[in-house]
Amino acid sequence: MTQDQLKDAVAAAAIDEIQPWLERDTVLGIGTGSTANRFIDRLGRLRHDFKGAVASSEASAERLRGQGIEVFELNDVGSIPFYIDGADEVNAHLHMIKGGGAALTREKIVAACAERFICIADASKRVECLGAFPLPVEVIPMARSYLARELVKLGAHPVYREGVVTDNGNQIIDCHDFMIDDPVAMEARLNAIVGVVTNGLFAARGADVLLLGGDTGVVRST
Ligand code: ABF
Repeated sequence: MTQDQLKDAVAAAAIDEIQPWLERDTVLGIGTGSTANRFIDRLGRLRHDFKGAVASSEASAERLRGQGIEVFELNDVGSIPFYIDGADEVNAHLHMIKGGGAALTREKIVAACAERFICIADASKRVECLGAFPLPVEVIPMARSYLARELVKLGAHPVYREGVVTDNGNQIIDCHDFMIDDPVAMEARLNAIVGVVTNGLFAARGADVLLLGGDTGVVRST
């Protein structure tokens, strides 16, 4: 199967995962990226079975509206039963690196509000140790150079993602050559540096369910 077919397969599996739980007042949390896009496109068929969605990016909000799904502000919503999103890397503990699309802060906020995080990914995203994919850190622009120096002290090779401004008006530093032995500890350590808005480690709150698409089909793990 191609990578696109695997993404389609996990998007379909995520629909199966949530469909029995949808109610007229359900608001879903929806992520960003090509796998999440495939999920959004399938979700359109169920638009009359639930109330709407909160999106982790402007791009996803627009795509949801294109499917006839109402998009809500997070502040106007109570509970969110499911957050469905892709990942750049995921390990056996369902810790993830996310933020390749620069939407990490909103993704982390919506995920924090959700009762269950369903990660959808093709098998290329599954790793033993997080860090081969450069870890994104969203930073306050005036702190960028300071933070780059701090990230070097932690062993990373920081690279400014030039030309990218996040939905929150901030900048992204990608940490290359930064293998992460203890994702929970590193997530907290990075968050504690002044000027860091968010880092792309989703470990303190990892996924609750992983739907991983490979050659033998979609494997569900919790
Ligand atoms: C979002 O989309 C991001 O956190 C992650 O960077 C990316 C994964 O994209 P794709 O599904 O296109 O591989 O979930």
